Amino acid sequence: NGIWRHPCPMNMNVVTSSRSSCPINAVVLGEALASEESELVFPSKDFSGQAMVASLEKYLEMYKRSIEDPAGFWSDIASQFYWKEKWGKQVYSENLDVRKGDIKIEWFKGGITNICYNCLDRNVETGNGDKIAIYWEGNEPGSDGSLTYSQLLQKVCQLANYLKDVGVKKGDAVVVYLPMLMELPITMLACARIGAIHSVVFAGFSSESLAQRIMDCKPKAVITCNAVKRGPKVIYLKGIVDTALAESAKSGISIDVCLTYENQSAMMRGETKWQEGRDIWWQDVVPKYPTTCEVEWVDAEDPLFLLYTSGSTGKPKGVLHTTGGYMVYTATTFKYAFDYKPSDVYWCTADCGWITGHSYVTYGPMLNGATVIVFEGAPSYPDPGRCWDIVDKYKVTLFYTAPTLVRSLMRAGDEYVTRYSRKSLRVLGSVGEPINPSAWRWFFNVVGDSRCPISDTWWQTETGGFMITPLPGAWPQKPGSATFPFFGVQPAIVDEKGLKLEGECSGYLCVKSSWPGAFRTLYGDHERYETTYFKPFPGYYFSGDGCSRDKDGYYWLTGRVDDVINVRYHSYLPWAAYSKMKLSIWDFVFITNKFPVIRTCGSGHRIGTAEVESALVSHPQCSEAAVVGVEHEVKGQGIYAFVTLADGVPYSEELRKSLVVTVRKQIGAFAAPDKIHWAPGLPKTRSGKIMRRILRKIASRQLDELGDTSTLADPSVVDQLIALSDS
Ligand code: 6R9
Repeated sequence: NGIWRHPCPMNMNVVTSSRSSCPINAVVLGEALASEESELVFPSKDFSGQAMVASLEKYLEMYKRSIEDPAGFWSDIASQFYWKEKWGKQVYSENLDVRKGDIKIEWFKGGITNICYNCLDRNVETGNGDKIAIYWEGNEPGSDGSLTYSQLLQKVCQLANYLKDVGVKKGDAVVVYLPMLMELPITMLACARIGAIHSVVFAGFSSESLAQRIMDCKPKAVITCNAVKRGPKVIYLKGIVDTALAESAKSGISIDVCLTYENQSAMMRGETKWQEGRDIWWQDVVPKYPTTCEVEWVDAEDPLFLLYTSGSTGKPKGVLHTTGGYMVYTATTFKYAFDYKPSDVYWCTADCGWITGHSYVTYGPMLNGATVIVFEGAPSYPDPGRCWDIVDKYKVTLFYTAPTLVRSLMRAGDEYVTRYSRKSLRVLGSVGEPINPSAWRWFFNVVGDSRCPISDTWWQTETGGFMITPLPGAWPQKPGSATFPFFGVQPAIVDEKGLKLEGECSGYLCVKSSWPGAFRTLYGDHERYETTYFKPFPGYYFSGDGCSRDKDGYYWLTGRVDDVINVRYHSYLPWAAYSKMKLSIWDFVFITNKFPVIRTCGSGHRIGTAEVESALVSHPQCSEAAVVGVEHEVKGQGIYAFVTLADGVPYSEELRKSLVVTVRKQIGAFAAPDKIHWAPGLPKTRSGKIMRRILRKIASRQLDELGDTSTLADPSVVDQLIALSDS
């Protein structure tokens, strides 16, 4: 019914009248019924009636201002925060064009502030001290805790005082290797309070990966805990840290302080290995410090944190975010994309080891004084109803997760969902990869009872916050589309020559001009920052993602176009196969006599194919490896490795296992290949470049789409690979 059109949000011809004639909660199909592009799902009148941005017109008015007058738009918002001193005359300065010199992005330079002060003290001072800041839910149902904003501030101050006492100063790095205990956001905020740069390493990375990060940022202290329970399994984190510290010591990076939280629910301190002088129990020292601590006032452009993420080479990139712009951007995106109200209870299932946990467990929500749930466990433990049990327990209103979790819960069956009320839910959110329309619809209809809009937020570690996202009350959604750009974001879809495409199109997703939350550099490697993100399409930031825009101006992300795999396994259960046979988790236990191993890793893993390859080739019997991503039912993308063995080494199941173990050991369990494909040779061009395009087709069994193989140095390797496909 041709509801409305807008080829580009800036000059769209808005026809929203049919919205009001649309029955509440109905799913309305547009012109071409069969096409996903024309399926529009409207927010209910009730929802829009109370929304912060309740119409497309209102969005367009605000969006237009954000693009025409970014300085005015963002400084009005920034003024709502506490600044010890206001920023200089120039609100921002930028150069995103490599042809015009070094890439530089600055927001609110000269402004003096502190993000911890804005998250905590500001909320306490405005009368929200008794509001719950964190509800903590442990791995085992029934283990829980909570902290009000005042209590959280006190805990943060004690740790901040301790860190200062052991010599951590403004600008020093602190590596954090903690699971989802309240101590994780406490540590982040304590570092921010004293101007130290936190670098959280997801507590699922191996000791080697942790050592690599420690050696790169040379922290003053490492903060960890003895162990954690995830699902039924105990993971001995302190042992991993010990190995990493021994490894970095070999390269001359010695760490004087390893503060260790005793997580009694997983392990007692007596069982923990200890290095006197270096290791110290959190509980023995931190509570002795004063509960107030002076704030270290920092410049808006002083670094806030480093977060390592995968790129297309083996070495992870230290994405650096600074204070002021990140603060303003995460707070604002959180507020609008979830249509935040002070009465909300918000749960983001991501681990703070990933950017989603930085921006949308800790900073964004706390800057808004929100009540946040921190969940230690696995979303399918003890059964796949756990999420909805938690939703009912805390009356969660905003639930933000990843498509992989949605898919795995969808597979477990509706009954795990429908046995819970879920009536507190208001807005659902998705992040990490494109959400396929059938998972979207299940999330919407079953989890949200066709009542809650879904914010499918597209963004990246690098962008700091949401870039393309629905504003839930403002316009109809299309299942699978992240819809429109956030305020201040100018997406550009370009072709391979870097030419900007208009209207309906597909190509590479870039962004023109900076936004406050953008990362400022790659730690210690500004050149790599420029080469990776700004050189491919001069004049633009290049995201690494493919994207198309439909006739109505909606954006549809299509996944990475570089050698990065997005493996998203929130809760990947080996019984996925059994649940297809409609067996429950208990049937699985009964048949196999095993409790399923639950691997849960927060909302996402970006893995560079090169990282996995370099782990594989470090195996003495592997001579070469090429890794590609393949579609995976639950994880979104799975890891598929082609492996060439050293001369004379025979293929064996044992060797296959030992290769997988090598990757698990070097990177982490989440990077373990799903499939090892024996390869007598790899398809290479004459210049020796592996043609991954062909490998991707072989991996996904699209053998009739191999394309031109004539430019290969030895085209016969393709037939050999196909012959070995099912070996
Ligand atoms: C926040 C986060 C970034 C990559 C990104 C893209 C994919 C994230 C998405 C999405 C489609 C969404 N991605 N959200 N693709 N729709 N809503 O995940 O950061 O770990 O750095 O990954 O994830 O491919 O480039 P990060």
